[in-house]
Amino acid sequence: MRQGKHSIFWEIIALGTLILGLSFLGVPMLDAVLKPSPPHGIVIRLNIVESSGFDPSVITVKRGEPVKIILHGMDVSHSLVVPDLGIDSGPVEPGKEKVVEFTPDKAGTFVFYCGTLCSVKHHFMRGTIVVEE
Ligand SMILES: [Cu+2]
Repeated sequence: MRQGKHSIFWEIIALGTLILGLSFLGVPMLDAVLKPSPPHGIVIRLNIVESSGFDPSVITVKRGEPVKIILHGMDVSHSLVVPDLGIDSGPVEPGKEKVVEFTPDKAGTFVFYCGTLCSVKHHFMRGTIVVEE
């Protein structure tokens, strides 16, 4: 009987120490596990339509998942505008790069276009972003 109480006491101490230790070690590990993974980067090259326009011109992402788009200015100043998702990169100069990050909160197919007058065919510089469920 006495030995049983003694044993339970040490078991509680051991369990408490284990929980305390795991919580110190576990919090940073849990934080890393629970934190959303860094958004993957989708590279879009920006060229005038006479070359290739947006390359690629169709991208697919998932609703609720962070998206990182890396815009590469290739020839002249361009931009990326997606009104339905509230995105406007602002000008991306040739030879420069600009990153746009967002988390789509609705599924659907949305048009994006260049918002910077870039060539005679500027108004044809369009693309599509597909947000899947
Ligand atoms: Cu343009």
